[in-house]
Amino acid sequence: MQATAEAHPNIALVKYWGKRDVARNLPAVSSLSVTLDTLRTRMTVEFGSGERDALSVNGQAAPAMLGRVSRCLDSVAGNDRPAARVTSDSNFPIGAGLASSASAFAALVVAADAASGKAHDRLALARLAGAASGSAARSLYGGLVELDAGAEQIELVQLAAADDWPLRVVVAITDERTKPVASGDGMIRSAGTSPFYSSWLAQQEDDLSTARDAVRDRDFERLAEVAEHNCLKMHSVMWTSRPPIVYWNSATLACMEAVRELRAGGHAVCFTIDAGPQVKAVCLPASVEAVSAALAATPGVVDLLTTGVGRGARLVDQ
Ligand code: 2P0
Repeated sequence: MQATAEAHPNIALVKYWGKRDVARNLPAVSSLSVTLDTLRTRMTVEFGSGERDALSVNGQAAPAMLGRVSRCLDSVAGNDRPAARVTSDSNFPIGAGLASSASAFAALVVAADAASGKAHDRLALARLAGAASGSAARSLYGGLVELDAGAEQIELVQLAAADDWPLRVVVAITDERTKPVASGDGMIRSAGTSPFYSSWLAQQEDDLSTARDAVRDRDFERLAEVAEHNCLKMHSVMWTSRPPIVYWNSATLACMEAVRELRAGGHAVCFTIDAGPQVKAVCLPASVEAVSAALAATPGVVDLLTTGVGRGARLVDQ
């Protein structure tokens, strides 16, 4: 009745922004991501341990997130399940645009599945995680992952395993506070108000196709170009929403500039930015020291996290 699972966040190189079905939390666009390795969320689910569900996040009761967690537990273990005690622990800032909901819900479905003895297959678990948080579906898989928005349900494909392409991701933290607009709310706002939203949807398949080919050919330059383009397009949709959704700060821009200079100087590196002000610099191993040094010296960077490519969500010994 108890299990612990671990999952890593993932960073999208071709982004998910928009829902085609809000109630079922189905994405409007397909996406492509890299699962990280050093950052992780560890989640323990214990069924039958009380009258009501209880959630603790990093040692503190978290009632605000309990409803979403309880619904996810119902979807994995059934509505007739016993109450659960859920304990979550992350080794990186949560709610700050570092994909903590991806690692959290990916670990939650794996732990809940084992604790309830349901034995769903991986794709089924990915779909259940995705219903709770769209990006979480991708963290069920390691390496480079494509999430196909599909017709009825999402599909997932691992394009390269964790060891197949040893990319590095240097995360420049510029602000650890919780983001001002939750991703889900922002997506709904953008769909309803941004004049660029329809172009964003229309062009996504082209970006995905380019990125997929670049991964297949291990063509970093090509992947870098399309990833930055796709990221800037997503942020253009956010900026042109009403009211605007601006996650960047001045350090975000300074980091982008630093990455551009590194690339101009011959380093294999590109930036990507999610629903928060942190900059993720994706690079080849030969450039990781130069990238780390440049970002560490960039004004406004408060912390740096360096990671590689990680595995999908899995059970761990307690
Ligand atoms: C992504 N993001 O592809 C994009 C880029 C943020 C910007 O997926 O509403 O927390 O729970 O399905 O998964 C963050 O969105 O959103 C996200 P919900 P989620 O990584």
